[in-house]
Amino acid sequence: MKQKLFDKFAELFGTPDGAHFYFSPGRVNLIGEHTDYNGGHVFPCALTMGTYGAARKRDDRMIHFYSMNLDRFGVVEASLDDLTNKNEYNWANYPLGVVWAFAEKGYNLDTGFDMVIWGNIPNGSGLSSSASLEVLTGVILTDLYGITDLSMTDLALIGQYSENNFNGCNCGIMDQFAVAMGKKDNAIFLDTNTMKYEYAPIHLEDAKIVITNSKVKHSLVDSAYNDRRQECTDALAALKTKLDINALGDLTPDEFEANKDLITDPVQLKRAKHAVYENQRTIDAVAALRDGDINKFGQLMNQSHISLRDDYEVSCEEIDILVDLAWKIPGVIGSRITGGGFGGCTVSIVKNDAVDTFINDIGKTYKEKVGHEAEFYTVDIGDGASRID
Ligand code: GAF
Repeated sequence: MKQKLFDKFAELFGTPDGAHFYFSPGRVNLIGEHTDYNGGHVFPCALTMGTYGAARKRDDRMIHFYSMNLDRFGVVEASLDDLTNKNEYNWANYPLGVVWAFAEKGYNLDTGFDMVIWGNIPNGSGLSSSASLEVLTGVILTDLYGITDLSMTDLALIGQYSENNFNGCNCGIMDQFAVAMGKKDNAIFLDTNTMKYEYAPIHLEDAKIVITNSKVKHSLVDSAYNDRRQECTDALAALKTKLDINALGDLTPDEFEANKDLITDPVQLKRAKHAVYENQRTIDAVAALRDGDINKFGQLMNQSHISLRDDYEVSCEEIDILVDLAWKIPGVIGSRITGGGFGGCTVSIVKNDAVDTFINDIGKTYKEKVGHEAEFYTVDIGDGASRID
């Protein structure tokens, strides 16, 4: 991959001399969905698929971005003197947003840079191609400009800040955190209230993590996401009229049940219920994993899906078909929607000897029912973003 990127770099920018090579993963969340902006727990892991980049400083104030996946956009040119989101920049608004966020935090670059990327995270699949690109850019900037006082957690927060304030999606911290802090063969148990985290080894000796891409992305993903977030904020405000809490994640399910009548709006009530119970499910799931009880982990994944489908209403017909089919296959330990929702992917834990049946049977029936093929990835858990050479 490095050679391909450097060849393209040389073709576009003269020579790759002085350029460096970087990698930033995608992520899959095993459980703990839509809890990260509610002060709850999440349990994602970085993938070995992700975004590769080659980059080098320039002598002038120009920034050049080129994606080998989206070459129809050509070289996107921006200037350090005009760090604004522009429609014509398209995908490059993500890395540019990080340059802008660095400047907002007082890290003004003296000169621009050239950057070529290629990635193997399917776009819009809910596996965090944008967070991957944001953290990649953060790693590139700290490396190229010798910025030594930003930690990987800072880079995750800067990526989130840029996505919230430059690209208009009010996402939580999970994706950027998983991408920045990922560790091979481990998932990350992150408390988004305190930002404390622990790595949990994932040793699935007789099972695999299988991601199924529905290949659908329903429109209004960002606006529906922001709506969910607002509904949770409103539900929290209702609870705060009586309770001294900072986030829905502060409540146990029992405390929620005892106080839920404070929320009079039925939609807000469902959203808050999901956030509170999903947080508890995530805590329980990690405990089950530590106890070696993978079946309980799987049952909690299934319950997570039902809650995301019925209470949080972020699933869709195609995803429900995939999950329903998965639940019927012997050897499937658990299966659920993963990521923001409204399409994208499911994540399933599947016994080794059932993986072929899983892929063949679901693939066939999904195509018959939906009209197009699903894609399947049997994934490995990888490390977080870094410079590679
Ligand atoms: C998206 C967001 F970017 C995350 O912050 C998280 O809220 C997730 O949806 C849902 O759990 O990936």
